[in-house]
Amino acid sequence: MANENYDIYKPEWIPEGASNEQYPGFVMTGVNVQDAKPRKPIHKPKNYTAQELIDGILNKNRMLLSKAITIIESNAPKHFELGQEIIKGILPYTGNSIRVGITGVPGAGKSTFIEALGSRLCEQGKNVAVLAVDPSSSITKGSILGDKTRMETLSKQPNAFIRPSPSGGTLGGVTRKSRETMLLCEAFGYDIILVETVGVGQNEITVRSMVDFFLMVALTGAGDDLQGIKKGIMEIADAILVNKADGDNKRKALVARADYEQVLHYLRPATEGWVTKAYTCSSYTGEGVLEMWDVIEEFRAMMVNSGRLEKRRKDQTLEWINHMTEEHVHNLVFNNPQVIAAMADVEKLIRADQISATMAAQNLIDKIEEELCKPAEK
Ligand SMILES: Nc1nc2c(ncn2[C@@H]2O[C@H](COP(=O)(O)OP(=O)(O)OP(=O)(O)O)[C@@H](O)[C@H]2O)c(=O)[nH]1
Ligand SMILES: [Mg+2]
Repeated sequence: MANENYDIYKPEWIPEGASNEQYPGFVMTGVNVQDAKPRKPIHKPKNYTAQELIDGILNKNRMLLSKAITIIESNAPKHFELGQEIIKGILPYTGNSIRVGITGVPGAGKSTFIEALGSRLCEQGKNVAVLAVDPSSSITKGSILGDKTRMETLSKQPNAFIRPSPSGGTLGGVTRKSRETMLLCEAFGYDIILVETVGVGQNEITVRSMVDFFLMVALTGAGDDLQGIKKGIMEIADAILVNKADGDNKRKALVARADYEQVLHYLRPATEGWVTKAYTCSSYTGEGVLEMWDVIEEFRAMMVNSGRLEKRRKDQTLEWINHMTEEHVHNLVFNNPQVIAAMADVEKLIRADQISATMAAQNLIDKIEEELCKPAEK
């Protein structure tokens, strides 16, 4: 419709004298940018204060829990302090959950097991948070992104909360974010925290160091089940669960379980006072799923009654503090321009066979001390 504020004219490509029926279009002139009214922003996210987020979490506001997690996961320096303030505020309300790490090779059935177990626990009125930890997520992004769809039933439960792994970043960064996210979930009132991690690289060790109970989900194969399993992983597990024990696979699963039991017999259990055993389950039929949970409950009772839970968590925190400090010192040293230059010099000398390795290291150490251990200037 014509508007009196605009000049309406026929464009030049309309033939002279053509009728309006043939060419009903008309063109408006543009609006001067200076005269144009500023557009209202469509949506401006509210900047919550730490206190608002703390209160939100303690009042079980899921939207604010998600916002707080986003702040914790942010790499922006302005969010770091806000995040730490939130953690400080919720800290007295944390520690009341059971933290369970679940590992296994890709495709072992971790997500399906979490879906089967989590849904049953929610039906019993428990509050379940599921977190994924995958520091190598740039490689395996697909599997973690798929988790929400794989946990379809669980994600519909009002008392379940599913959060995928914070993406990218350093191992230390992802670990901090996951640990702190776990604390936020505890303060919110989730009494069960299930942490899924793909069994590749350093992931298992990282997750083991942040949970109470560590479960390895295993597969049955063609008789060579134990071949591909690193003994090291079995040594840090509190239970081994042979999944997919259904249909034709059931018999094989029972055999695999016996094989695992035999190996476990020779290993030192991951937790003092606990005997690590192998179990079978089917996340499809549900057989063995709640029985696995009973084992975890039994473990928790033993840990609480013996005072080991308290000790393990304190040990884990101290270890984590050491780790963070080490990482910081490492960056401080190896990002120092003078140290970088000294390393380049040393490399030249080594390549030219002009210095011994011990001397080279001594040179570098001297440089580091000179640069980073200077007495404070007055
Ligand atoms: N028969 C059978 N198949 C299962 C069972 N649990 C999982 N699966 C199948 O195994 C495949 C892998 O399951 P996921 O739960 O995605 O495995 P995952 O360990 O989480 O895999 P990633 O997250 O990729 O490391 C899927 O096709 C599942 O349907 C089970 O109990 N029985
Ligand atoms: Mg998965």
